[in-house]
Amino acid sequence: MESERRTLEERIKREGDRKPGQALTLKFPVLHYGPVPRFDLSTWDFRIWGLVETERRWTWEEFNQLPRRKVMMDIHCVTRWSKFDTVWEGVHVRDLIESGLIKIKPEARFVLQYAEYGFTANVPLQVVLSETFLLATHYDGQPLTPEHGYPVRGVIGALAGRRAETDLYLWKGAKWLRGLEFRATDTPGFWEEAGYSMTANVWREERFRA
Ligand SMILES: Nc1nc2c(c(=O)[nH]1)N[C@H]1C(S)=C(S)[C@@H](COP(=O)(O)O)O[C@H]1N2
Ligand SMILES: [Mo]
Repeated sequence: MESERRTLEERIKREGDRKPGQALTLKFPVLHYGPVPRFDLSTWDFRIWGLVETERRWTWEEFNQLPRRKVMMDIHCVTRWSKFDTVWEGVHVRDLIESGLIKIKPEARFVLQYAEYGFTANVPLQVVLSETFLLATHYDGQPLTPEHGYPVRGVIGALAGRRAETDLYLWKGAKWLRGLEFRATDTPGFWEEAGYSMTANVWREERFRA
């Protein structure tokens, strides 16, 4: 595994830097605060509220009928590991808008993700609408494992070979996600309250709050 990792790291170095101030990993570390919540099909719902024309509430069965996408991207953790070419599948907010399932009000500029146990993560609306933000149900062709956010997590990454303003560290995706609030103003989430960056851009290495 170590030689495989080194070969990949060398290839990447030749391709140009895809991991600013980061080390490459082939593993998938687990990182979060608190216990792993248990999924209860009978009470689980996914809610959309705030600056939208009509609030939505979907059961797990309904959530699974929503339009779906597959995205391949690099993910970057603020604890300095990166993982390349990870494949995620799930629901994209842009597809919800385009299929008329949700309508966002023009005043909306930020989104607060709400997860189990009151965990929150704040992101600009622009990030939620970018290609690389997904309400993911699957990783690497399989349903998410409980520790990585089953049944749904927000996930944010970067496309290989493209540096975008919307490329944020992985903590900006909430595991065990239960809803999205569309807002006019930004507000710190759980890790942001603890001192992490509000903006979290990976290319500018925005790790902590100034
Ligand atoms: N609900 C919840 N989501 C969370 C966190 C958390 O503490 N609770 N931690 C974040 C952090 S700091 C990181 S790095 C990623 C880690 O995702 P992983 O465990 O799948 O690697 O989840 C993010 N999402
Ligand atoms: Mo993290």
